Amino acid sequence: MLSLGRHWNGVAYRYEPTRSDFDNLPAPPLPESFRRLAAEIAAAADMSLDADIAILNYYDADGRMGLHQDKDESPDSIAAGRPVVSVSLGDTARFLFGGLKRRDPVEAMPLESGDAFVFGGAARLCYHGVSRIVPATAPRELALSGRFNLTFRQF
Ligand SMILES: O=C(O)CCC(=O)C(=O)O
Repeated sequence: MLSLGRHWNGVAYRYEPTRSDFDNLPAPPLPESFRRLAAEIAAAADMSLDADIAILNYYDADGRMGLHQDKDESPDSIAAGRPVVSVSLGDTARFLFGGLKRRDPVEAMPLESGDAFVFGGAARLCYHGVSRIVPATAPRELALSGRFNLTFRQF
């Protein structure tokens, strides 16, 4: 995992300006081109996002992410329903998207390389996760084994 803009501290479960659980260095800045890309994708879904955080996750063939809510951005951002914009690169993921309660039914969908998925507004706190990676499905020209996922958020 790499955090840009603000560091996600996975021990304390909070965003912070410096990587206190790692090397105490400031989180690298979010490139302006990333901020623009996230805003354009959000706008295509009729939402507004001025991202100040990007989290890059790498999944190998065994990678997965349990069902969870993204609820550690600021209360104002969550209350405004500012979307999370997710961009997938590489191998296809089986992505799960559920409801506001962990036990709500989930929909499973493939997220392929180049797909963007946006959830905001009333869906901002929906549970979601990745149940599996489909190996060897990345476009050949990426010469990539595994999957990168970038999520953009507004703190
Ligand atoms: O990899 C994905 O598609 C989901 C990522 C995710 O749920 C997260 O970063 O909170």
